[in-house]
Amino acid sequence: MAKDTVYVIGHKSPDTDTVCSAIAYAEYLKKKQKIGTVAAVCGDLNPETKFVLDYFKIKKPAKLNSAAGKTLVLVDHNERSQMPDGADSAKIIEVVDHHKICFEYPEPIIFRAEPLGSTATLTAKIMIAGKFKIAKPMAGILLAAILSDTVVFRSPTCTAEDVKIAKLLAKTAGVKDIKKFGVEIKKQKASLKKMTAAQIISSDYKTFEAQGPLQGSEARPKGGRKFGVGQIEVVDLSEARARQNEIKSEMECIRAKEGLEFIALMATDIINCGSEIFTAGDSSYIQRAFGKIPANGNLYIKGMMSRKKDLLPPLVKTLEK
Ligand SMILES: [Mn+2]
Repeated sequence: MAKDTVYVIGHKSPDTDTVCSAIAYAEYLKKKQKIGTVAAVCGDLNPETKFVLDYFKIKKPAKLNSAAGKTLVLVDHNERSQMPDGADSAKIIEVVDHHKICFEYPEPIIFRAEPLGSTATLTAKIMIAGKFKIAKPMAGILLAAILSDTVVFRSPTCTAEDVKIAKLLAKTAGVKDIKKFGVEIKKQKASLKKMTAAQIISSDYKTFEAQGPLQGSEARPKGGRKFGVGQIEVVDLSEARARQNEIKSEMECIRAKEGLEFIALMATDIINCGSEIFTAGDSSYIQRAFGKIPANGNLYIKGMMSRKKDLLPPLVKTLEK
């Protein structure tokens, strides 16, 4: 490959938004700006992304194992920890993103960021502003990426602009029922049938630490309360409920091993909009923040969709009280 090839690449643990934005933006830079681009990916494609690319008959992006010495356009991320391996010695010429900005670079570059529900929305906006004719399959994968990142417009991160651009893209892509198509996409990753309990918990799991005074007179370690929160998107909560004993005992193993006060797992029903919270360890914080957990059951909260926006703020407040 030519030395001056520009790799358009998304973040590690690639998702549909990162992959589809990279493919579409690489196409735009190549055709509109005559830049020798290659759409690339660092990591394996998830089943949802594979489904989307197959659906619109789009070639998989090239796998870039090391970005060392390469020239990069970053999409859907800007933090060092999420960049491909070797990015420290790469030349970055542009960033297109919708995340918080945590970026420093010794040279002036093009940096486009907007608080939208997906990078695909921003990519489409740039293409439309550049009067670029978006081909049918490109419109299709950009639409799919918007639907994926906004959980079919249900995420609190979704904006009116995401919905507007998605409708435009759906027209070009020939997708008549946008929501039905969105659910079909989300279903690709949302069946728990082939997953072990450990995979269910770890597929999107993060640990957190809350500070603050002790609650009551129990002898707990001061400050630094550690807990874990996992999230899994489902289209059928009964699958998760049927396996709750297995899931909870696995959660308890992880909790004990990592020395956490508790673990919460949000099983988020993306069809009916709500989350069932499974807990292991001390569930009193969850109960104080969200309500009493039924005996031998889990707490269902209608409308709860986002760990970042719906679950963590009230929970951390309770922990720090
Ligand atoms: Mn994204």
